[in-house]
Amino acid sequence: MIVAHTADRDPASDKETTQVSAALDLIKDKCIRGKRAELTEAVKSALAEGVDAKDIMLQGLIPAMAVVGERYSSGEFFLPQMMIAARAMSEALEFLKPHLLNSSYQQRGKIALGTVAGDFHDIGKNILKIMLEGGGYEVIDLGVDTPPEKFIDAVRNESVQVVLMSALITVTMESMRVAIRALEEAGLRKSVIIGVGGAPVTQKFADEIGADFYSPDAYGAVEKCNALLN
Ligand code: B12
Repeated sequence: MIVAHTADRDPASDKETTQVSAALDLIKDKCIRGKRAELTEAVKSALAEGVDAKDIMLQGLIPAMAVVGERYSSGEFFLPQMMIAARAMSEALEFLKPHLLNSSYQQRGKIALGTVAGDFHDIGKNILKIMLEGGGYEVIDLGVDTPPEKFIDAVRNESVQVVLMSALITVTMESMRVAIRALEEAGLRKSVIIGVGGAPVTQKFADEIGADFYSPDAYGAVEKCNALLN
């Protein structure tokens, strides 16, 4: 490992790194506390300072939601605080979206994406959608609380090549198993690639329910789609 001697370090780049991490810390803090307007302002100024949109998402907004989850688990936060933070995150994400999308559009394939039955969490799904569109895919967003029939319709009537299912609650992971079984029973399982994800989902669970792939994050999901389709 090369460790730069203090005297060799470029003070200008050190200053820049400090500014970036301060901007990301501010974004994280505003998101955790659900300060919608201040969060959007912080995101705007970070972008103006040249902070990368992906860094804002990966090092600011997503870790903020993890902290919110921890605080909810420990009893420090209650449902309203979780909701306020989620609303702030969704608003910031909407603002960030054009900066995350790749302008060079390619038609790589068609994907249906939904949060499974019983589950209303959609932030991860929405990030996945932005990343997939940025990667050149056409995405049919089936929304939240998606019953198996909606996945079936998308495969049958929209000729999607990939179905992606998101679940954030341990109990709703079972809805993935049910949806995959329904696709099998409809005779459609072999005509589609199925990917699963969401915070509680694991590779082991994906294997157990017969999914084709699992990814812990949205970037990995795009890479898996690229590898499996192209
Ligand atoms: C925000 C939030 C909410 C918001 C949701 C707002 C919204 N519009 O989504 C609100 C306040 C409404 C909410 C409600 C509830 N929530 Co909630 N929530 C969260 C929280 C804090 C963050 C979730 C989030 O958005 N994370 C950020 C995103 C970016 O991460 P992600 O979704 O995991 O997605 C990433 C990856 O997983 C992956 N990914 C996601 N989907 C997919 C799909 C595929 C195919 C692939 C490949 C990858 C992939 O890519 C994403 C980006 O990298 C989590 C805590 C946590 N640590 O997850 C709790 C959490 C998920 N909630 C929880 C609970 C219990 C609830 C409620 C039941 C609370 C209640 N008593 O009512 C309700 C459920 C209502 C319902 N039926 O759905 C629990 C679940 C516990 C469990 N394991 O079963 C958690 C873990 C909190 C906790 N620590 O207890 N929640």
